[in-house]
Amino acid sequence: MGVRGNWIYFAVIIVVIGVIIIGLYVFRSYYSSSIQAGEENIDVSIRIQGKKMFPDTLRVTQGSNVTLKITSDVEAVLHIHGAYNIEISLTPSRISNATFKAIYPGRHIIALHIDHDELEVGALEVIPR
Ligand SMILES: [Cu+2]
Repeated sequence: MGVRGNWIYFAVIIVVIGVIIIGLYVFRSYYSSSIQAGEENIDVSIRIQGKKMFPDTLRVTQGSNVTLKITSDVEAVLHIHGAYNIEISLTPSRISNATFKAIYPGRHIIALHIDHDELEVGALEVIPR
């Protein structure tokens, strides 16, 4: 192998090392972002009192796993409208739980269904990542 052959050999090694480094970076950023998304578990405590919701705005980051813990002074159904379309039955003196992944960004109206009435009591705001 002459001087020219050594040079090509050297260039190939540099390219291979470069590909490995780039590959590691891509893998690492992909891996860490997926871990971050799975790690975000948010518990939100909500109180329904006097046909109102406290707090009236629930703000979470897109991708979080959200657990709602709801107490209510009235027998009702809490309904998260729009893409989520989640209905949670509420019973006085009991904590009702609902868990969902906040995949859809934007503002989603939350209503309280009592008998045949539907009252808008707040909103779920999912902030895009
Ligand atoms: Cu509704």
